[in-house]
Amino acid sequence: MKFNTKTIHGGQQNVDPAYGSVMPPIYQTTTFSQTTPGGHKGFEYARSGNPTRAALERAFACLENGTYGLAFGSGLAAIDAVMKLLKPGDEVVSTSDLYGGTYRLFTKIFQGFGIKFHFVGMENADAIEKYINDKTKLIWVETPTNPMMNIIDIKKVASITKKHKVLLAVDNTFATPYLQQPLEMGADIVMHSATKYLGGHSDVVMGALIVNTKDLADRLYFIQNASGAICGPQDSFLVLRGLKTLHIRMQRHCENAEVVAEYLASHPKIEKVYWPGFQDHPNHKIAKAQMKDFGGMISFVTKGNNYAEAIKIVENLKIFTLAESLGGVESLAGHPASMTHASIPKAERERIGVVDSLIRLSVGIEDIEDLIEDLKQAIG
Ligand code: P1T
Repeated sequence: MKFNTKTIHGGQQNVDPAYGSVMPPIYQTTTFSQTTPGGHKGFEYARSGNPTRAALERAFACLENGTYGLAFGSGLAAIDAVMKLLKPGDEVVSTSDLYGGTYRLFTKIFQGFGIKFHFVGMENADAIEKYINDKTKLIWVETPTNPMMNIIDIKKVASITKKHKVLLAVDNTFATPYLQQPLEMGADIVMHSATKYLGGHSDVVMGALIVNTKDLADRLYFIQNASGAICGPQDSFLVLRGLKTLHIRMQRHCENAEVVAEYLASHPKIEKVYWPGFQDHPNHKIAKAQMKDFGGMISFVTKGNNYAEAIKIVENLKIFTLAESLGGVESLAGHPASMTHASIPKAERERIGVVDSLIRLSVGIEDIEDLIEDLKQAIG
């Protein structure tokens, strides 16, 4: 199956042997009856497995060209499960520019359990190698990064992780498998905040992991079941529904974002626009090679880097909603320094470019003329 067919049918063959329903039923149940201890039809207790969740997990695996999918109660719960593969004393090299909540999980929870993190700018992948030693167990990559839209060369990083026999995990939330499939490029684990583009309608919080090897799948499944951060059947159903339009939504997100990026770049009050589709984006060539298009996310700063002015712009927006999150059909605007990335200390934040006037847009799939008009009136 090609990608667009997979979004609709991937992993969904014969999901309802009872009545042949086209969508997997929502198995809203805690437990499953057994004829004798262990005598069941594949499901015992709904933390360990639920048929609706299992259908979604197969769909996740199929879309990322992986073998095993696991669905969690949030993106952070999925990352938490990956980190539990590690032991005290282990080291992780992570992109320095990443979602604030991921940074908080790493530094405020897992650092306290004795795991050491190196936050490294990976725009030049060669920079990673000097942080790798015999304690290094995992490289954590976000690409495009949140919110600076840096692009990391997944194949190049994978060649380094293979050489040193460490795991490579890629947070594919911004790109989605429509734009890039990290397992195909050598990653060991793909992670998603399915809350975003995979769900696509801003109505579910969910996380996903996809892997190829049975050993890794077994270890992650053990953690998923033992720690218990699963998602419910109703949410699984909603994301299964969302996935079916991923390809057409992403196509429109990308088309609209291109127009918005070009509009902002030509605006006299805008200093800089961060979007990997620009020829002068530092890793434009890598984005072009590893992504099918450039995605729906854009960040920008106003001239003079004025905090109050940036706040005024996000307050003025009418069609773009000022809100955390991204990836839904509706356009959202955020102020990372005070919202999504507030948990990163100011000095560290500014070092990676998250200055006070930075505004992040999740460009939705409304009519582009309305989005441009809205930005025009808000920026003034
Ligand atoms: O919110 P949750 O589903 O737990 O996912 C966390 C997460 C992980 N990775 C990336 C790249 C993310 O963007 C997120 C969540 N991000 C936002 C809520 C945001 O507005 O950036």
